Amino acid sequence: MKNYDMEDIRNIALVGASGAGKTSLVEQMLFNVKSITRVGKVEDGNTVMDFNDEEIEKGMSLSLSVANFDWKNTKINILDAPGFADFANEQISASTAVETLLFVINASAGFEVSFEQSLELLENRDVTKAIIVNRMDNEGADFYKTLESIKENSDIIPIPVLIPIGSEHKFSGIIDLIKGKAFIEGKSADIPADMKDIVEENKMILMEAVAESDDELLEKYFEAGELTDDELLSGAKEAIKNGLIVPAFSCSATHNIAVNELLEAIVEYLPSPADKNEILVQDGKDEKTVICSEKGDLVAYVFKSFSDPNVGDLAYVRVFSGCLKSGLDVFIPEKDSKDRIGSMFFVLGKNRIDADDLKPGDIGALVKMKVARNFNSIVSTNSKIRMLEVPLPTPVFWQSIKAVNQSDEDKIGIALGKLLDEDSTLSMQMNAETNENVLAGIGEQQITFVNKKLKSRFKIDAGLKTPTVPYRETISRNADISYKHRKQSGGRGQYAEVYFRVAPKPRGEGFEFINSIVGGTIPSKFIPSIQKGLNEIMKKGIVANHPIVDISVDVYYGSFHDVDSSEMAFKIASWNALKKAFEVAIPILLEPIHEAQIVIPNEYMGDVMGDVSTRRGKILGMQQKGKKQVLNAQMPLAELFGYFPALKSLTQGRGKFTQKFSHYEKVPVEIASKVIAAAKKTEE
Ligand SMILES: Nc1nc2c(ncn2[C@@H]2O[C@H](COP(=O)(O)OP(=O)(O)OP(=O)(O)O)[C@@H](O)[C@H]2O)c(=O)[nH]1
Ligand SMILES: [Mg+2]
Repeated sequence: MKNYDMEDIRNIALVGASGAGKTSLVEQMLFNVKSITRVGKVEDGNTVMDFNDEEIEKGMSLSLSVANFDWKNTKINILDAPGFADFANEQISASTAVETLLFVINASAGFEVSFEQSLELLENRDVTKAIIVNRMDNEGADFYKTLESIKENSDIIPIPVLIPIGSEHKFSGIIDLIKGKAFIEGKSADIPADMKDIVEENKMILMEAVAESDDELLEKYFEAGELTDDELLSGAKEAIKNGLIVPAFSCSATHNIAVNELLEAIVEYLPSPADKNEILVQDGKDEKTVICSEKGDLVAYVFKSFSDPNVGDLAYVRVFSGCLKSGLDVFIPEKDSKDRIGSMFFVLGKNRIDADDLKPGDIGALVKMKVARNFNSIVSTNSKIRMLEVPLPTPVFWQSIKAVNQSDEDKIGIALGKLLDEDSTLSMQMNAETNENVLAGIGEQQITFVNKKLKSRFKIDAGLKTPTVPYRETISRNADISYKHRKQSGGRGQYAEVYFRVAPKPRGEGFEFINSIVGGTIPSKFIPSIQKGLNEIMKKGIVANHPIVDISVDVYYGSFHDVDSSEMAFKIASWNALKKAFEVAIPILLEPIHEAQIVIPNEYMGDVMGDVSTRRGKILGMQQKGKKQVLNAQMPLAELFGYFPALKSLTQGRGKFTQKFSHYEKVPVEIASKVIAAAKKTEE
């Protein structure tokens, strides 16, 4: 394969709405550049980018795919991310590897939920952004209305650059406002007479936006009343690169209208790795800038890793600086471990082409890396720099997962570990209290997909269910009790007696053990047994099999027998004494309360607030953020488990939230008695 300098590469990621035509667009591009000889269709399951069984079955993308091709001596690496919000990891991955994010929107559907989610998910990524209004041939397609809806609902002001000629079934080409040229059915043409006004109007918008992006240009613009063609071109490129202009293009993927003109625009107007050749990296606690070049510091980044059934572990990598060669020893700072570069490939969907090396600015795949995974940096063995950490969404949906067949119980952990490696927005925790493996993710489909992959790749059947709430037990009153454990009939006897003063402690203070024995009523050698006995029963719980917290136990009196007292006897006496104390001290359950930040469009405020209250939530406050409301609330975890689907249905998918654990709080009596009754039933 040919070598490309940094200025001859464009790395772009297609993100945005699900169903907007990203995968179809790549398919058409690949056909136009003769990488493939037949145009596949998403609905026929034969496209280059949607090649997984699950994607073919669903007729949509579920994971990030990569393609590369040559367009007039420029190498275009194109990443196709799924638009569906549950697969946010893929969009974030894509955004770490490219200079430009192309947000694709459906011209006939406008500002859809998945488009909004994609914009918000990636709003803080420091990359160039552009808009593709696709499906211009569709009934109801409207380029300007679509751009207007973006302006209305987000902070982005798209500036038309490739404007459509006609729309719906009359869509036949575009006018490139920077070049001032029309292209109809792929050929250069005169600007249609009836479009002069609209071209003039949009060219003014573009020129003003370009002029405003630069003081010098603004002065010239004021003096001359316009910019020259050269000024417009170089000014637009600079403004696009710096995010001062978000250009908008129009096309139809499946009708192959303006797809080549779009490729032309990608090469001519969007930044190359050479245009963005400085990257900020972490160097210990500090940040520093690396100037990217082939001879410079090695900085590469694994933006996606997964295990491929045929080749094993695959890592998609973006080289920012330096050069990757087979056999090179490298350091993976996030793992604090060495690794070695093996075979390298350029990627086209599921196909791979051997690569001798990977040069700065390029994207490829590494096979069988030992430790380098998703979101890991690759640097020289003598270097400690790493890429900046990528912020990820916090979990909003939880399910406990368990192998259906006992024989799979050992395998499931390893399999899940592999699948979790592939999606950084997913995590798993073994909850020792409830004895459950809890998957925490960002959507229902994401977790269902994990379960499907367990089956298809690892042949493991697993069941999913709402996790058990990790309640705690405590008491609400003092108790002063004694318990005598005595078994002295036949053989060696058992004898121990303890007197306890048991008291509740403030939330979060845990367990306090006080030894007030005087005069040796209990010999000091048995005191640790009492404490051990208490620790054991506190771990198991008394009323509902949940750990006991926030109590103090003061052992102040007791009795013993010279022969029959033992460690075990004092342990047993202590268990029973605490059980007795719980009978009088009015036990209560505590539940985890999480703090949630709920972000919703204004119109849903009333409904969402009402729903939060019915979920025993407390509203702490609200504020306006951009075009949305942010509601701060506290909510019991028990209610949070099912909150995400509920919030989505209340807000037509537009609500979202983040959450974190806050504290434990008393469970209302009616709910506590249900939990206790259920625990009794399982015990029986
Ligand atoms: N009429 C028309 N249909 C299109 C066009 N582009 C895509 N489609 C259709 O829209 C549907 C979705 O297209 P995809 O390419 O899968 O969309 P996507 O953006 O990749 O969707 P996700 O993978 O879910 O993010 C398919 O049925 C396509 O045939 C277009 O330009 N015009
Ligand atoms: Mg797709």
